[in-house]
Amino acid sequence: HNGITRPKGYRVSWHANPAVEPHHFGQSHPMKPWRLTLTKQLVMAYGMHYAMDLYLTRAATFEEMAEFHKEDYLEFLRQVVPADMEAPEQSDRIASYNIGDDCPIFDGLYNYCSLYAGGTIDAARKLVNNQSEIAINWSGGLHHAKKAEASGFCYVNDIVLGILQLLRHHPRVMYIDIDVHHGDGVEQAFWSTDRVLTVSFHKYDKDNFFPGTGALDSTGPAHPLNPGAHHAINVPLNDGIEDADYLQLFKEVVGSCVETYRPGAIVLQCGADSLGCDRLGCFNLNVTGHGSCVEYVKTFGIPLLVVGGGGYTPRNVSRAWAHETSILIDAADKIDPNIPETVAFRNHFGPDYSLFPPLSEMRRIENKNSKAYLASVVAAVKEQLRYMKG
Ligand code: TV7
Ligand code: CA
Ligand code: ZN
Repeated sequence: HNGITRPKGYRVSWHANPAVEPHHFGQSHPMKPWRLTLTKQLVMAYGMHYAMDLYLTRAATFEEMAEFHKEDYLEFLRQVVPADMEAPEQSDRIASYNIGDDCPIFDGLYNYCSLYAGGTIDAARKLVNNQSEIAINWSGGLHHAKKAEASGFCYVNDIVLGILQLLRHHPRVMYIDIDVHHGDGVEQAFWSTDRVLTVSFHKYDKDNFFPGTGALDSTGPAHPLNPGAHHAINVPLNDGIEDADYLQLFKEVVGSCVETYRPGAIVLQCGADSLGCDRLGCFNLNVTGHGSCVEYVKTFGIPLLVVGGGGYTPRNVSRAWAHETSILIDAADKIDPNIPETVAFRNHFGPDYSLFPPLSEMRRIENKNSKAYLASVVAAVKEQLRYMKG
Protein backbone atom coordinates (compact mmCIF):
# COMPACT_ATOMS: atom_id res chain seq x y z
CA HIS A 1 0.00 0.00 0.00
CA ASN A 2 1.03 3.59 -0.53
CA GLY A 3 2.06 4.65 2.93
CA ILE A 4 -1.06 6.07 4.57
CA THR A 5 -0.48 5.21 8.20
CA ARG A 6 -2.08 5.80 11.56
CA PRO A 7 -2.41 7.46 13.96
CA LYS A 8 -3.29 11.06 13.15
CA GLY A 9 -4.19 12.16 16.66
CA TYR A 10 -7.88 11.89 15.90
CA ARG A 11 -9.91 8.89 14.83
CA VAL A 12 -11.89 8.48 11.65
CA SER A 13 -14.42 5.66 11.47
CA TRP A 14 -15.88 4.17 8.29
CA HIS A 15 -19.34 2.64 8.56
CA ALA A 16 -20.57 0.45 5.73
CA ASN A 17 -22.27 -2.78 4.84
CA PRO A 18 -21.69 -4.25 1.38
CA ALA A 19 -25.21 -5.74 1.49
CA VAL A 20 -26.54 -2.23 0.67
CA GLU A 21 -24.79 -2.13 -2.71
CA PRO A 22 -26.66 -4.76 -4.80
CA HIS A 23 -30.12 -3.19 -4.36
CA HIS A 24 -31.76 -2.04 -7.61
CA PHE A 25 -34.32 0.76 -7.86
CA GLY A 26 -35.17 -0.40 -11.40
CA GLN A 27 -33.97 -0.19 -14.98
CA SER A 28 -33.80 3.52 -15.74
CA HIS A 29 -33.91 4.85 -12.17
CA PRO A 30 -31.10 7.36 -11.53
CA MET A 31 -30.32 6.17 -7.96
CA LYS A 32 -27.68 3.44 -8.18
CA PRO A 33 -26.47 1.96 -4.86
CA TRP A 34 -23.70 0.40 -6.94
CA ARG A 35 -21.88 3.78 -6.81
CA LEU A 36 -20.97 2.72 -3.24
CA THR A 37 -19.09 -0.27 -4.62
CA LEU A 38 -17.14 2.01 -6.93
CA THR A 39 -16.36 4.41 -4.05
CA LYS A 40 -15.13 1.60 -1.83
CA GLN A 41 -12.92 0.23 -4.64
CA LEU A 42 -11.22 3.61 -5.01
CA VAL A 43 -10.79 4.06 -1.25
CA MET A 44 -9.21 0.62 -0.96
CA ALA A 45 -7.00 0.97 -4.05
CA TYR A 46 -5.52 4.08 -2.44
CA GLY A 47 -5.03 2.31 0.88
CA MET A 48 -7.22 4.76 2.78
CA HIS A 49 -8.83 1.96 4.76
CA TYR A 50 -5.56 1.56 6.68
CA ALA A 51 -6.12 5.00 8.21
CA MET A 52 -9.65 4.44 9.54
CA ASP A 53 -11.50 2.18 11.97
CA LEU A 54 -13.74 0.03 9.78
CA TYR A 55 -17.16 -1.01 11.08
CA LEU A 56 -19.54 -3.41 9.41
CA THR A 57 -22.84 -1.74 10.19
CA ARG A 58 -25.88 -3.62 11.38
CA ALA A 59 -29.43 -3.05 10.26
CA ALA A 60 -31.31 -0.44 12.32
CA THR A 61 -34.07 -2.05 14.35
CA PHE A 62 -37.73 -1.23 13.82
CA GLU A 63 -37.73 0.54 17.21
CA GLU A 64 -34.71 2.65 16.30
CA MET A 65 -36.36 3.82 13.09
CA ALA A 66 -39.60 4.44 15.00
CA GLU A 67 -37.81 7.20 16.95
CA PHE A 68 -38.73 9.34 13.95
CA HIS A 69 -40.95 7.35 11.61
CA LYS A 70 -44.57 6.33 12.15
CA GLU A 71 -44.93 2.66 12.98
CA ASP A 72 -47.62 1.98 10.38
CA TYR A 73 -45.31 3.37 7.67
CA LEU A 74 -42.39 1.21 8.85
CA GLU A 75 -44.72 -1.79 9.04
CA PHE A 76 -45.72 -1.10 5.44
CA LEU A 77 -42.07 -0.88 4.32
CA ARG A 78 -41.34 -4.13 6.13
CA GLN A 79 -44.09 -6.17 4.47
CA VAL A 80 -44.56 -4.63 1.01
CA VAL A 81 -43.28 -6.58 -2.03
CA PRO A 82 -42.94 -5.49 -5.68
CA ALA A 83 -46.06 -7.45 -6.70
CA ASP A 84 -48.15 -5.21 -4.38
CA MET A 85 -47.68 -2.40 -6.91
CA GLU A 86 -50.25 -4.20 -9.06
CA ALA A 87 -52.61 -5.13 -6.19
CA PRO A 88 -55.69 -2.83 -6.28
CA GLU A 89 -56.42 -3.34 -2.55
CA GLN A 90 -52.96 -1.89 -1.75
CA SER A 91 -53.17 1.12 -4.07
CA ASP A 92 -54.50 3.60 -1.46
CA ARG A 93 -51.74 2.82 1.04
CA ILE A 94 -49.10 2.87 -1.68
CA ALA A 95 -50.30 6.29 -2.79
CA SER A 96 -50.55 7.63 0.78
CA TYR A 97 -46.92 6.70 1.46
CA ASN A 98 -45.88 8.38 -1.81
CA ILE A 99 -44.60 5.17 -3.40
CA GLY A 100 -44.27 5.53 -7.18
CA ASP A 101 -41.70 6.20 -9.90
CA ASP A 102 -39.32 8.21 -7.69
CA CYS A 103 -39.67 5.83 -4.74
CA PRO A 104 -40.47 2.39 -6.16
CA ILE A 105 -40.94 -0.85 -4.26
CA PHE A 106 -37.99 -3.10 -5.08
CA ASP A 107 -36.70 -6.44 -3.75
CA GLY A 108 -35.13 -6.07 -0.32
CA LEU A 109 -36.41 -2.51 0.21
CA TYR A 110 -36.70 -2.82 4.02
CA ASN A 111 -33.29 -4.44 4.22
CA TYR A 112 -31.81 -1.60 2.17
CA CYS A 113 -33.42 1.09 4.35
CA SER A 114 -32.53 -0.49 7.68
CA LEU A 115 -28.91 -1.05 6.59
CA TYR A 116 -28.22 2.53 5.52
CA ALA A 117 -30.06 3.85 8.58
CA GLY A 118 -28.10 1.50 10.85
CA GLY A 119 -24.88 2.90 9.40
CA THR A 120 -25.75 6.49 10.29
CA ILE A 121 -27.02 5.55 13.77
CA ASP A 122 -23.83 3.55 14.47
CA ALA A 123 -21.69 6.42 13.19
CA ALA A 124 -23.49 8.92 15.46
CA ARG A 125 -23.05 6.62 18.48
CA LYS A 126 -19.30 6.32 17.83
CA LEU A 127 -19.05 10.12 17.99
CA VAL A 128 -21.17 10.34 21.12
CA ASN A 129 -19.08 7.66 22.87
CA ASN A 130 -15.83 9.44 21.98
CA GLN A 131 -14.69 6.43 19.97
CA SER A 132 -14.40 8.50 16.82
CA GLU A 133 -13.95 12.17 15.94
CA ILE A 134 -15.09 11.85 12.30
CA ALA A 135 -17.57 9.12 11.33
CA ILE A 136 -18.39 8.40 7.68
CA ASN A 137 -21.41 6.59 6.15
CA TRP A 138 -21.50 7.15 2.40
CA SER A 139 -24.65 5.01 2.07
CA GLY A 140 -26.65 7.50 4.18
CA GLY A 141 -27.72 11.07 3.55
CA LEU A 142 -31.29 10.39 2.42
CA HIS A 143 -32.62 13.79 3.39
CA HIS A 144 -36.11 13.85 1.81
CA ALA A 145 -37.83 11.04 3.77
CA LYS A 146 -40.68 12.19 6.03
CA LYS A 147 -42.21 10.72 9.18
CA ALA A 148 -44.77 8.65 7.27
CA GLU A 149 -43.86 9.19 3.64
CA ALA A 150 -41.18 8.33 1.11
CA SER A 151 -39.91 11.17 -1.09
CA GLY A 152 -37.23 11.78 -3.71
CA PHE A 153 -35.56 8.32 -3.65
CA CYS A 154 -35.56 8.37 0.21
CA TYR A 155 -37.66 6.09 2.43
CA VAL A 156 -36.10 6.29 5.89
CA ASN A 157 -34.43 9.52 7.03
CA ASP A 158 -31.14 8.27 8.43
CA ILE A 159 -29.94 11.84 8.99
CA VAL A 160 -32.81 12.63 11.35
CA LEU A 161 -32.13 9.35 13.20
CA GLY A 162 -28.42 10.21 13.47
CA ILE A 163 -29.13 13.72 14.74
CA LEU A 164 -31.53 12.30 17.37
CA GLN A 165 -28.62 10.19 18.66
CA LEU A 166 -26.32 13.22 18.77
CA LEU A 167 -28.96 15.26 20.62
CA ARG A 168 -28.77 12.80 23.52
CA HIS A 169 -25.35 14.28 24.34
CA HIS A 170 -25.05 17.58 22.53
CA PRO A 171 -27.31 20.55 23.32
CA ARG A 172 -26.92 21.89 19.77
CA VAL A 173 -26.31 20.06 16.47
CA MET A 174 -25.69 21.76 13.14
CA TYR A 175 -26.71 20.14 9.86
CA ILE A 176 -25.08 21.17 6.57
CA ASP A 177 -26.36 19.90 3.21
CA ILE A 178 -24.46 20.39 -0.07
CA ASP A 179 -26.66 18.08 -2.15
CA VAL A 180 -28.07 20.02 -5.14
CA HIS A 181 -31.57 19.37 -3.75
CA HIS A 182 -33.11 21.06 -0.69
CA GLY A 183 -32.75 19.03 2.53
CA ASP A 184 -36.48 19.34 3.24
CA GLY A 185 -37.02 16.22 5.36
CA VAL A 186 -34.32 17.13 7.89
CA GLU A 187 -35.42 20.77 7.99
CA GLN A 188 -39.05 19.78 8.60
CA ALA A 189 -38.19 17.21 11.30
CA PHE A 190 -36.47 19.91 13.39
CA TRP A 191 -38.74 22.77 12.36
CA SER A 192 -39.82 23.51 15.94
CA THR A 193 -36.63 23.14 17.95
CA ASP A 194 -33.68 25.46 18.44
CA ARG A 195 -31.43 22.47 19.21
CA VAL A 196 -30.78 21.81 15.51
CA LEU A 197 -29.68 24.41 12.99
CA THR A 198 -30.21 23.20 9.43
CA VAL A 199 -28.32 24.80 6.54
CA SER A 200 -29.00 23.67 2.97
CA PHE A 201 -27.37 24.89 -0.23
CA HIS A 202 -29.44 23.95 -3.27
CA LYS A 203 -30.79 24.76 -6.68
CA TYR A 204 -34.10 26.53 -6.09
CA ASP A 205 -36.85 26.90 -8.64
CA LYS A 206 -40.22 26.59 -6.95
CA ASP A 207 -42.05 25.06 -9.90
CA ASN A 208 -39.36 23.32 -11.92
CA PHE A 209 -36.88 21.73 -9.54
CA PHE A 210 -37.49 19.12 -6.87
CA PRO A 211 -38.70 19.49 -4.13
CA GLY A 212 -39.63 23.15 -4.72
CA THR A 213 -39.01 24.25 -1.12
CA GLY A 214 -36.03 26.04 0.47
CA ALA A 215 -36.55 29.70 -0.38
CA LEU A 216 -34.28 32.24 1.30
CA ASP A 217 -37.09 33.54 3.53
CA SER A 218 -38.19 30.05 4.60
CA THR A 219 -36.46 30.09 7.98
CA GLY A 220 -38.82 28.18 10.28
CA PRO A 221 -42.33 29.12 11.46
CA ALA A 222 -41.99 32.64 12.87
CA HIS A 223 -44.28 32.26 15.88
CA PRO A 224 -43.29 33.71 19.24
CA LEU A 225 -43.94 30.30 20.83
CA ASN A 226 -41.75 28.43 18.33
CA PRO A 227 -38.17 28.10 19.59
CA GLY A 228 -37.26 26.76 16.12
CA ALA A 229 -38.06 30.06 14.40
CA HIS A 230 -35.02 31.26 12.39
CA HIS A 231 -33.26 27.89 12.82
CA ALA A 232 -33.58 26.82 9.19
CA ILE A 233 -31.09 28.45 6.85
CA ASN A 234 -31.69 28.14 3.13
CA VAL A 235 -29.25 29.13 0.42
CA PRO A 236 -31.22 29.00 -2.83
CA LEU A 237 -29.04 29.02 -5.95
CA ASN A 238 -29.48 29.17 -9.71
CA ASP A 239 -27.93 26.98 -12.40
CA GLY A 240 -24.26 26.77 -13.10
CA ILE A 241 -22.51 27.92 -9.90
CA GLU A 242 -18.74 27.38 -10.04
CA ASP A 243 -16.14 26.28 -7.47
CA ALA A 244 -14.75 29.66 -6.38
CA ASP A 245 -18.13 31.35 -5.87
CA TYR A 246 -19.62 28.31 -4.15
CA LEU A 247 -16.68 27.92 -1.78
CA GLN A 248 -16.68 31.61 -0.86
CA LEU A 249 -20.42 31.50 -0.21
CA PHE A 250 -20.09 28.25 1.75
CA LYS A 251 -17.34 29.64 3.97
CA GLU A 252 -19.18 32.88 4.69
CA VAL A 253 -22.47 31.15 5.51
CA VAL A 254 -21.13 28.12 7.40
CA GLY A 255 -18.43 30.17 9.15
CA SER A 256 -20.97 32.68 10.50
CA CYS A 257 -23.35 29.91 11.53
CA VAL A 258 -20.72 27.98 13.48
CA GLU A 259 -19.52 31.16 15.16
CA THR A 260 -23.03 32.16 16.24
CA TYR A 261 -24.58 28.78 16.99
CA ARG A 262 -21.53 26.99 18.51
CA PRO A 263 -22.73 23.43 17.76
CA GLY A 264 -21.43 20.45 19.75
CA ALA A 265 -21.55 18.23 16.67
CA ILE A 266 -21.92 18.75 12.92
CA VAL A 267 -23.64 16.50 10.40
CA LEU A 268 -22.47 17.06 6.81
CA GLN A 269 -24.52 15.69 3.92
CA CYS A 270 -22.22 15.45 0.88
CA GLY A 271 -24.69 14.83 -1.95
CA ALA A 272 -22.54 14.60 -5.08
CA ASP A 273 -25.26 15.73 -7.49
CA SER A 274 -23.94 19.27 -7.01
CA LEU A 275 -20.93 18.24 -9.16
CA GLY A 276 -20.72 19.28 -12.79
CA CYS A 277 -21.88 16.65 -15.30
CA ASP A 278 -24.34 15.12 -12.84
CA ARG A 279 -27.26 13.36 -14.52
CA LEU A 280 -29.82 15.28 -12.42
CA GLY A 281 -27.86 18.28 -11.17
CA CYS A 282 -27.21 21.67 -12.75
CA PHE A 283 -24.17 23.09 -10.91
CA ASN A 284 -20.58 23.24 -12.22
CA LEU A 285 -18.62 22.09 -9.16
CA ASN A 286 -15.45 20.06 -9.61
CA VAL A 287 -14.39 17.22 -7.32
CA THR A 288 -11.87 19.61 -5.77
CA GLY A 289 -14.45 22.36 -5.20
CA HIS A 290 -16.93 19.95 -3.56
CA GLY A 291 -14.09 18.56 -1.44
CA SER A 292 -13.01 22.02 -0.31
CA CYS A 293 -16.35 22.37 1.51
CA VAL A 294 -15.62 19.16 3.42
CA GLU A 295 -12.12 20.37 4.20
CA TYR A 296 -13.49 23.66 5.54
CA VAL A 297 -15.99 21.93 7.84
CA LYS A 298 -13.19 19.72 9.16
CA THR A 299 -11.16 22.78 10.23
CA PHE A 300 -13.61 23.54 13.07
CA GLY A 301 -12.46 20.40 14.90
CA ILE A 302 -16.03 19.67 16.02
CA PRO A 303 -17.22 15.99 16.09
CA LEU A 304 -18.34 15.33 12.54
CA LEU A 305 -20.79 12.87 11.01
CA VAL A 306 -20.35 12.65 7.23
CA VAL A 307 -23.02 11.07 5.04
CA GLY A 308 -23.57 10.72 1.28
CA GLY A 309 -26.83 11.56 -0.46
CA GLY A 310 -27.55 12.23 -4.12
CA GLY A 311 -25.12 11.75 -6.98
CA TYR A 312 -26.21 10.30 -10.30
CA THR A 313 -23.05 10.01 -12.39
CA PRO A 314 -21.47 7.11 -10.45
CA ARG A 315 -17.88 7.57 -11.68
CA ASN A 316 -17.90 11.16 -10.38
CA VAL A 317 -19.73 10.32 -7.15
CA SER A 318 -17.02 7.79 -6.33
CA ARG A 319 -14.25 10.25 -7.25
CA ALA A 320 -15.73 12.89 -4.94
CA TRP A 321 -16.39 10.59 -1.99
CA ALA A 322 -12.97 8.92 -2.27
CA HIS A 323 -11.28 12.34 -2.41
CA GLU A 324 -13.35 13.52 0.57
CA THR A 325 -12.39 10.41 2.51
CA SER A 326 -8.73 11.29 1.87
CA ILE A 327 -9.36 14.83 3.17
CA LEU A 328 -11.04 13.50 6.32
CA ILE A 329 -8.07 11.22 7.10
CA ASP A 330 -5.65 14.07 6.32
CA ALA A 331 -4.10 12.23 3.39
CA ALA A 332 -5.26 14.24 0.37
CA ASP A 333 -1.65 15.24 -0.32
CA LYS A 334 -0.59 11.57 -0.42
CA ILE A 335 -3.10 10.58 -3.08
CA ASP A 336 -1.93 10.12 -6.68
CA PRO A 337 -4.42 11.95 -8.93
CA ASN A 338 -3.90 9.19 -11.48
CA ILE A 339 -6.27 6.40 -10.55
CA PRO A 340 -4.22 3.29 -9.59
CA GLU A 341 -3.83 0.50 -12.15
CA THR A 342 -5.03 -1.89 -9.48
CA VAL A 343 -8.50 -0.40 -8.98
CA ALA A 344 -11.45 -2.65 -9.82
CA PHE A 345 -13.77 -1.31 -12.57
CA ARG A 346 -10.96 1.01 -13.70
CA ASN A 347 -12.55 1.26 -17.16
CA HIS A 348 -15.25 3.51 -15.62
CA PHE A 349 -12.65 6.22 -15.06
CA GLY A 350 -11.39 6.50 -18.64
CA PRO A 351 -10.29 8.11 -20.81
CA ASP A 352 -8.51 10.40 -18.32
CA TYR A 353 -8.14 7.91 -15.40
CA SER A 354 -7.84 10.97 -13.17
CA LEU A 355 -9.41 11.53 -9.77
CA PHE A 356 -9.90 15.18 -10.78
CA PRO A 357 -11.17 15.47 -14.35
CA PRO A 358 -12.23 19.06 -15.10
CA LEU A 359 -15.98 18.43 -14.80
CA SER A 360 -17.05 21.96 -15.53
CA GLU A 361 -15.14 21.99 -18.84
CA MET A 362 -16.95 18.87 -20.01
CA ARG A 363 -20.51 20.15 -19.88
CA ARG A 364 -20.46 23.67 -18.58
CA ILE A 365 -23.86 25.08 -17.65
CA GLU A 366 -24.20 28.85 -17.88
CA ASN A 367 -23.69 30.44 -14.47
CA LYS A 368 -26.89 32.28 -13.55
CA ASN A 369 -25.65 33.40 -10.11
CA SER A 370 -24.43 37.00 -10.24
CA LYS A 371 -21.93 38.22 -7.63
CA ALA A 372 -24.58 40.70 -6.49
CA TYR A 373 -27.09 37.89 -5.97
CA LEU A 374 -24.61 35.81 -3.96
CA ALA A 375 -23.70 38.83 -1.83
CA SER A 376 -27.38 39.47 -1.12
CA VAL A 377 -27.80 35.86 0.05
CA VAL A 378 -24.87 36.20 2.46
CA ALA A 379 -26.29 39.46 3.80
CA ALA A 380 -29.70 37.87 4.37
CA VAL A 381 -28.18 34.91 6.24
CA LYS A 382 -26.16 37.23 8.49
CA GLU A 383 -29.31 39.20 9.21
CA GLN A 384 -31.10 35.98 10.13
CA LEU A 385 -28.28 35.00 12.50
CA ARG A 386 -28.85 38.23 14.47
CA TYR A 387 -32.30 36.93 15.48
CA MET A 388 -30.72 33.72 16.68
CA LYS A 389 -28.43 35.47 19.13
CA GLY A 390 -31.68 36.50 20.84
C1 TV7 B 1 -31.17 12.67 -2.32
N1 TV7 B 1 -35.67 14.05 -10.54
C2 TV7 B 1 -32.82 12.88 -4.23
C3 TV7 B 1 -33.31 13.64 -5.43
C4 TV7 B 1 -34.72 13.23 -5.81
C5 TV7 B 1 -35.22 13.89 -7.08
C6 TV7 B 1 -36.62 13.54 -9.78
C7 TV7 B 1 -36.21 12.06 -11.32
C8 TV7 B 1 -36.26 10.82 -12.09
C9 TV7 B 1 -36.93 9.74 -11.56
C10 TV7 B 1 -36.99 8.55 -12.28
C11 TV7 B 1 -36.35 8.47 -13.53
C12 TV7 B 1 -35.65 10.69 -13.34
C13 TV7 B 1 -34.28 11.55 -15.07
C14 TV7 B 1 -35.38 13.16 -11.49
C15 TV7 B 1 -41.80 15.57 -9.94
C16 TV7 B 1 -41.54 14.27 -10.52
C17 TV7 B 1 -40.76 14.14 -11.82
C18 TV7 B 1 -40.76 10.38 -11.92
C19 TV7 B 1 -40.22 9.95 -13.26
N2 TV7 B 1 -35.70 9.55 -14.04
C20 TV7 B 1 -31.59 13.48 -3.55
C21 TV7 B 1 -36.66 13.59 -7.30
C22 TV7 B 1 -37.20 14.22 -8.59
C23 TV7 B 1 -37.64 7.42 -11.77
N3 TV7 B 1 -38.63 14.08 -8.62
O1 TV7 B 1 -31.81 14.79 -3.09
C24 TV7 B 1 -37.66 6.23 -12.49
O2 TV7 B 1 -34.99 11.75 -13.87
O3 TV7 B 1 -38.92 15.87 -9.93
C25 TV7 B 1 -39.39 14.93 -9.33
C26 TV7 B 1 -40.89 14.62 -9.33
C27 TV7 B 1 -42.64 13.26 -10.51
C28 TV7 B 1 -42.08 11.85 -10.64
N4 TV7 B 1 -41.31 11.73 -11.88
C29 TV7 B 1 -40.22 12.73 -11.96
O4 TV7 B 1 -30.52 13.56 -4.45
C30 TV7 B 1 -30.87 11.25 -2.55
N5 TV7 B 1 -36.98 12.32 -10.24
C31 TV7 B 1 -36.39 7.27 -14.24
C32 TV7 B 1 -37.05 6.16 -13.72
CA1 CA C 1 -28.82 20.83 -0.33
ZN1 ZN D 1 -29.99 15.46 -4.60
